[in-house]
Amino acid sequence: MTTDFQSWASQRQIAIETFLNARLPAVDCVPVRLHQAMRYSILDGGKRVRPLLAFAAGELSQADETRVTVVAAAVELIHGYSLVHDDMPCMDNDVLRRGKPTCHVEFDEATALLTGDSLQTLAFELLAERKLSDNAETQLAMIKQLASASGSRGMAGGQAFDLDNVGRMLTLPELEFMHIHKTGALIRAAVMLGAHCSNVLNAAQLEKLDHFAKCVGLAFQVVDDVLDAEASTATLGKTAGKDAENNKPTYVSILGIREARALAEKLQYDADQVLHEFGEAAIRLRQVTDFIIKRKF
Ligand code: GRG
Repeated sequence: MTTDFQSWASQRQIAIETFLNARLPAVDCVPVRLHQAMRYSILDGGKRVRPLLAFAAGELSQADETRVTVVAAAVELIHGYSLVHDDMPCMDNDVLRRGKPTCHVEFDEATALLTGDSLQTLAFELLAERKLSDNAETQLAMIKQLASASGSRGMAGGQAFDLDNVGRMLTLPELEFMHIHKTGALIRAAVMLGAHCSNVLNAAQLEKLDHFAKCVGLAFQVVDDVLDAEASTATLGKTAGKDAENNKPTYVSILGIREARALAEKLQYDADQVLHEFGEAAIRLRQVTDFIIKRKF
């Protein structure tokens, strides 16, 4: 990671933290326990990969960064909600997330359920409360895109497919189907919402960007599977080795570590090829992709 990218990324991670800190209800705002849990689950944690992708796509489309900060925060709130719910006993039943006790452990199950619900609705409140595009129809399409990416035809649907197939060996296309929905849909939404904050890209360019985002979404998950198999709980800040322990089909269980790594690199190559026509303007997208591929947690 170059120092130039490090400083670009950390400025934007701080911008997201500052925005979310200001926008989440205060800890003394009634109902206090729910608002404490929302802040606990969202602030001061996570790599903020999806916001970084939104910012990088926003730079490509020369979008106003204030607008991109709002869409990046909305996507991060959806991601945060999915983590809170995913950790609950009825799903993954995990006790550690982002290096600290999961929301239902720190608070309680009912609060965790409401926390996820409230983070999700806050995301849409953000998208609806201010102008994010010069074109009102584009802004409606952006809201729809985040809703579709999060719902039963996107992330929640991918999670349902995952739960339905625990203990079963999936084929590679089935695994890909699951992750295109569970992880990929929100990553794709992050990129497209960032780009839609301006209207300089034409339809063909937006399609290319979408193709790029699909490759990155899949690459993210392949790397995640490798890390789950290889990294320690301390490094990950979440319980390592859970996929194998729960007999979950993963890229590592199907391909083995070496081939899974090679697949991640192939997807990075494909993503890079798609960006070719954008030249230097896509530098941040390439750098965030590299960060996703080379990350250690
Ligand atoms: C409960 C509706 C519902 C959906 C859950 C996406 C998802 C579906 C659950 C999240 C849990 C999980 C293991 C998803 C796979 C995607 C993934 C590896 C998420 C972790 O993302 P990172 O690494 O996390 O970006 P940080 O903490 O850095 O933000």
